[in-house]
Amino acid sequence: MSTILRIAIQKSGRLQEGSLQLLKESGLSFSNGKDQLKAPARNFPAEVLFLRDDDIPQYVEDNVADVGIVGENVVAEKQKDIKIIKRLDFAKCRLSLAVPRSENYEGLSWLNGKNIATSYPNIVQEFLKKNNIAAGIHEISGSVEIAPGIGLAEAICDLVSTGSTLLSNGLREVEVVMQSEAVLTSNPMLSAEKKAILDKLLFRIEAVQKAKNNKYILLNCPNDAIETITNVIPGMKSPTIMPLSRKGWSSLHSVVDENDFWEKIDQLRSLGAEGILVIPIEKMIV
Ligand code: PRT
Ligand code: ZN
Repeated sequence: MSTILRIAIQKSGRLQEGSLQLLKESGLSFSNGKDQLKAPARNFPAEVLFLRDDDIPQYVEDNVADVGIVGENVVAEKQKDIKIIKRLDFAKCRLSLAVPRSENYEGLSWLNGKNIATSYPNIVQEFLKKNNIAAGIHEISGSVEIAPGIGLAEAICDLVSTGSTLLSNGLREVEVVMQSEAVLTSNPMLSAEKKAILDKLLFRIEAVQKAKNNKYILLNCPNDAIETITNVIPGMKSPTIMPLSRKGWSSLHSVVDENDFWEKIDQLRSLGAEGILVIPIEKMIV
């Protein structure tokens, strides 16, 4: 039997859609069947295992899966012998300490002698130790935000994305313990064959990520502005220039980074660019 890479992803929940989408955009297609435990890729030497996110680090460590897509928060909490090989830029959140809004919290020392409810006891323990705080940890597996209201703990440490859960439970975020996003983790001891398949997958993931961070841009400009505009949007190697049928004008094609997109657009306009078109890129290989 030829080698395949076993990729663990979340069976259902916040990571599932993003994980499947990333694999699809990387060219892997799966026979659907949501209630399956695993699904082979039709056109790539891989199969997907659908698991609870909390179990993924253990399965990757035990070699039941070769790689897994899971929140960085879960990787940090589980403390398994696995490597983070790529940050995946989705399911972003932070693990934060929060206290009732009515409390006069003035800094970490407020936590001395208090109890913190959390589903992340290891991460919180380490954080307290690093900051020399003597607080108790009360581990609970869900609905952490109700703990102060029912007298279980004075503070909580939980994941936050919009902050609306904290708000509606009368809590205030006071410290960010860690930032998190979905990551690709791997068993550190993959065979050379598996490693080669993983490298191929990583190459594709990188092409997808680069494409997301860039846009294709087309514009018209007077010929004497080509040089300055090229300095603003140098593109991958250099822009493509094509003459317009109108004398003295050209069409210039390049790529522009999503992060400073609007700033660049303002610059281009002031340099005489007109008729600017911006188009999403699907894959980008440099
Ligand atoms: O069933 P299984 O065990 O697989 O799933 P799960 O219920 O343990 O996990 P799930 O699907 O809720 O979350 C999976 C991962 O998504 C987490 O480990 C994080 O890496 C990531 N993620 C991103 C989040 C959030 N954002 C998030 N907001 N996970 C949970 N939340 C919860 C948080 O716990 C709190 O209850 O959402 C609430 C806060 O959200 P806001 O928007 O109100 O601040
Ligand atoms: Zn879970």
